[in-house]
Amino acid sequence: MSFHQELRVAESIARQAGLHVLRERARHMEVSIKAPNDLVTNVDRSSEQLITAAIREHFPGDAILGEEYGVTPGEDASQNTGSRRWLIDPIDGTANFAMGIPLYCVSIALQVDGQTVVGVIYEPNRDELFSARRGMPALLNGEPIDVSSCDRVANAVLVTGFPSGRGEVFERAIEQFVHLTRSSRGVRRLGSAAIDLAYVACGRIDAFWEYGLSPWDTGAGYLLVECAGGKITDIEGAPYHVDGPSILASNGALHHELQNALRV
Ligand code: 2AM
Ligand code: CA
Ligand code: CA
Ligand code: CA
Repeated sequence: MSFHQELRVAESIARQAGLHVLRERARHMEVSIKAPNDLVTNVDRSSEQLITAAIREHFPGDAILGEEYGVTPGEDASQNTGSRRWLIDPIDGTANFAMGIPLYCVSIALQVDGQTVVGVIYEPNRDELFSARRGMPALLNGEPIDVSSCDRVANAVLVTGFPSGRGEVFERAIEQFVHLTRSSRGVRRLGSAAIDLAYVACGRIDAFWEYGLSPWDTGAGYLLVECAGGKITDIEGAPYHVDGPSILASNGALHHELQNALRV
C-alpha cells in the first residue's frame, strides 16, 4: 500500500482545519478550563468535528482517535478496515492559541497496525504544511526536508516541553531543562509538541524531548522526523511508541550524547 490517496486527503483536511481555526479565532473564541494547567476552546472542538467528518466521508471504515472526542469506531462495518486508526490533534498548542501566540498547528496521522504511515502537520499562521508517508522523503510545502547535521550537544539548539501535572516527572523534566540549558547552545519551549517535531524534521531545531505526551501529539511528527533522516526513541533509548511514557527525537547524530545528558 502506498497511501498516496490518504496523504492527499490528510493534507487537504489539515489545511481546511488550519484555516478554520484562524477564522474562528477572529470570529468567536471561548476558552474553558479542563484542569488548572489545561485549557480548551470551542475552536478545538469544532476543528476536531470538521476533521472527523471529512475523514469519515473519505474512509468510513476507519477508526478515529481525537483529543477532544476520544475514539470513534469505523462507521461502515462493510468497509471496516480493522487495523487502521487516524490520530487527530485539532489544535496542538491550545495555550498559545488561547493567548494569541501564533505557534499552534493541526496534526493528523494515519496508523496501520500501530505504526504511522501518513503524517501531516499544518501551521496556519506560517502557511507551512509538513507531510510524510512511510518510505518517502518528508516534505515542507512539497519540498523535501532534512534533519540538521549538528553532532555535539554543546553546539545544539534543543526544544522540550513540561508535563501539565506537578510531580516526580515534572521535577525531572525541570532538572533536565536546567542541565541542558547549561550544556547546549539553548533550549526552547514552544508549547506545541507537533511543531517541535516538525522543526526537528526540517532542521530548524537539532533535537526534542518530552514526557507524558499522547498519541495525537506525536503520531504525525514522529513519522516526519523518521522520513527526514532523524532518530526517535524514548528518553531511555528504548523503541518509541505513541502510547509510551516519553519521546526523544533528534537528527540522529546527537542522539546518543543527548540521551546520556538527559540522565541527570
Ligand atoms: P495541546 O495544546 O494539544 O493540549 C505543550 O507542552 C504541549 O503539550 C502541547 O503539544 C500540548 O498539546 C501538550 N499537552 C498534552 N497534554 C497537555 C495538558 N494536559 N496540558 C497542556 N498541554 C498538554
Ligand atoms: Ca489539549
Ligand atoms: Ca496536543
Ligand atoms: Ca490539542
